[in-house]
Amino acid sequence: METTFAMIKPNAVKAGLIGRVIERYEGARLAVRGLKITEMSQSDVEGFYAEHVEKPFFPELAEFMTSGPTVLLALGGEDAIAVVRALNGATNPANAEPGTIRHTFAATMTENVVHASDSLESAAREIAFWFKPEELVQYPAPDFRK
Ligand code: FUP
Repeated sequence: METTFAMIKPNAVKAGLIGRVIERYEGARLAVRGLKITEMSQSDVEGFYAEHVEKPFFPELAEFMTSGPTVLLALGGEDAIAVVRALNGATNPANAEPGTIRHTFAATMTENVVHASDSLESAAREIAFWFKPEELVQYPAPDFRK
């Protein structure tokens, strides 16, 4: 069992897509272990996206990520990191496979609707960035076959 970190970004929150995105994660038998909504500050974005601070796209990314509320999720399940990356689709929605969250809901690379950790190391760092250990619950993933 793994736990990964995902975000529902401000354009998706504004469009009323929180439920539809979480439905996809739960539908893949991932368990919501942590859940928050926050309005990110500039320093939140600089800390969370530290590896991108010097990149040319960072100002646009920071403006977007501070433009409204973001939902923060810790998702647990078998192969959770790979499962959530697959459900989200490619970072650039133009390259996202049909049926993925980004293919369905996203139009641009900056406003690409969702985030997911890309490795065990980034999942651990990103969960710790937003959640205290006691804010995560432990319970079995939903199983709609029962
Ligand atoms: P991901 O691992 O899918 O979150 O993607 P990255 O860490 O490469 O990028 C983080 C965010 O920066 C993306 F969600 C969108 C934005 N980005 C751009 O706007 N332009 C780029 O060239 C790369 C990333």
